[in-house]
Amino acid sequence: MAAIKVYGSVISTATQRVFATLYEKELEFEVVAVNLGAGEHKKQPFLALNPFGQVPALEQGDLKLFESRAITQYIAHEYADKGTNLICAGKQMAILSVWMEVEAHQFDPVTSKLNWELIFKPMFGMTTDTAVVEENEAKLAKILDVYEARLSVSKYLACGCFTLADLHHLPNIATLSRTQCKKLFDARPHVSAWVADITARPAWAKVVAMQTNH
Ligand SMILES: N[C@@H](CCC(=O)N[C@@H](CS)C(=O)NCC(=O)O)C(=O)O
Repeated sequence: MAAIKVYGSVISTATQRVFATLYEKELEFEVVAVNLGAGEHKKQPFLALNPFGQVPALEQGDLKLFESRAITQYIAHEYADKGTNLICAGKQMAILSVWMEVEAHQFDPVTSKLNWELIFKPMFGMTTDTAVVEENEAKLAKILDVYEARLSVSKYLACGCFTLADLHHLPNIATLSRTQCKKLFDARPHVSAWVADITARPAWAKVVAMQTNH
């Protein structure tokens, strides 16, 4: 099989989702750094990989993919027999899909806004909007109440095993845990145990190391 190339940035949470999957699957890959500061993602040749001008993108021979969650699902299915099994069969897969959708449509919009306000705006010399933070903290609290209920009856979101549904949360959880929002995870015992468990995975440690070596 042709080599896997991931175009992105080690500080991009969406790119980190793909790196975590590749490490879980113990696959070799090449990182092609896209300089977001220089706007490389909005120009050719990157636009040929993702016409929406966002990282990450994956290239493997003539296969070109974008959207981090589509990429992780391709890797998990294509390399089902390698590394950690990140997917399930039958009805379990349907439940796994539910929680992947929950992450993409409930968790991600709110946590991405909080990360932008609390981490990235200060990083770029911009001012945090405290009203946006308050509004989204309240939304996140309600979402995490649902997670607390789910995780009190299931060790991981989809089933008793770590799957893509859990993995997809890692980048935003790890970034948000460096902010005042950590208290929202800590206040919920099952959520807190789940966060500790999934962030301690060796594959995730490799993604974190990529950022510190950056
Ligand atoms: N839904 C996309 C989101 C990708 C995304 O938001 N990427 C960010 C970096 S984490 C980006 O490229 N931002 C630059 C921009 O939108 O111009 C995915 O999951 O791949």
